[in-house]
Amino acid sequence: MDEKDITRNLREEEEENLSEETKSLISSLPWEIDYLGNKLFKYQGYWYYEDILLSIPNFHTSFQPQETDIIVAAFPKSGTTWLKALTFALVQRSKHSLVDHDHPLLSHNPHEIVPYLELDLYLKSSKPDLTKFLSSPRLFSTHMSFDALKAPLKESSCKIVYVCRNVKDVLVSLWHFLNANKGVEWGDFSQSEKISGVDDHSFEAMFESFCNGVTLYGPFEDHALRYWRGSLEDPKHVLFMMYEDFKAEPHTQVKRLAEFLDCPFTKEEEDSGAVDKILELCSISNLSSLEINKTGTLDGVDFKTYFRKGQVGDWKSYMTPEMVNKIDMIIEEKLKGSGLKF
Ligand code: PAP
Repeated sequence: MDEKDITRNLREEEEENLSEETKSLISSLPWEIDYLGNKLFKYQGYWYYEDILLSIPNFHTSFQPQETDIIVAAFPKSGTTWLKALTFALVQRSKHSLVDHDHPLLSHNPHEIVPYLELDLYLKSSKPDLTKFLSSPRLFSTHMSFDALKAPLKESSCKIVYVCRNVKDVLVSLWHFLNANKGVEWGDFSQSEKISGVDDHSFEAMFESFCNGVTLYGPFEDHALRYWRGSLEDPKHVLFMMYEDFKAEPHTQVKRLAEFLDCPFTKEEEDSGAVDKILELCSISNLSSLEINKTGTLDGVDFKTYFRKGQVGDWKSYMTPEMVNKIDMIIEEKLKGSGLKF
């Protein structure tokens, strides 16, 4: 039996394991092939690969929220890695001193410390072992939509922190990330075969997909807008942050995050430079220079590909004036009247 037969058998087994209900749900959903040749399904307004989509019902049926849970949410490439590091360093600072030589962030990538709900924990499992690698408060992360995330949280007092970034920098960051990880399969396509021959890593192909919204977890603007509205409706439990604000005024934003998470800095901490220490520990220059982030890997993705430039406005080197005009108009139209601005 060669590798292809084994993969085919595994797929058939997985398909048999899918409930009739799930099979019928998938077959009822609209779908499109993305620029990488992968099948995306539109579920509750957002596009997902099949395996990610199937993790959402797993999460909905079995996630038991705890009052102290914190969930870091973002559209991909919006600053998730940074926010994971900052959130962990903040809430664990009484346990892990910021100057400890064995601080977990020095030997683990932030994605190992703060797992994704749909990409790690509930992917192919409805009962993941949540005790294994999480300390209290439990820290989770997600790229799924606000409503998909909120469904099992109900009236719980979990806190959600969303980081948003200028769509043009998100697009450039995603393009680099996918190009640096060309060998990685992004979906485990039990029902949908990858379409051979379609594998367009060009910037233009990705740009078009962002403009028409057909991109993993997209449309971007709906994703951001829904979290924005969620934060206005329930500011005690949903915080909306901007990557650009973190870059422009890191002290103010870290203090804002700490207050939201009910762990504000004391006067003594501020006087002793704790905010600076957190920012230094979680800085892109520090994290990217660590051995774990230079050589480590998770699910085929090299940790070093999570750290690139971390700049605001890098899109200026990639987009033509026509592209800028087109995407700005789409975003402007969508955000009109919402109070959200990039
Ligand atoms: P993910 O969605 O795959 O987790 P995410 O961390 O959201 O990726 O985004 C990666 C971007 O954040 C990269 O941006 P760039 O491509 O424009 O450079 C990466 O460089 C940036 N980034 C990662 N860590 C940090 C950090 N500590 N500070 C600032 N930016 C960071």
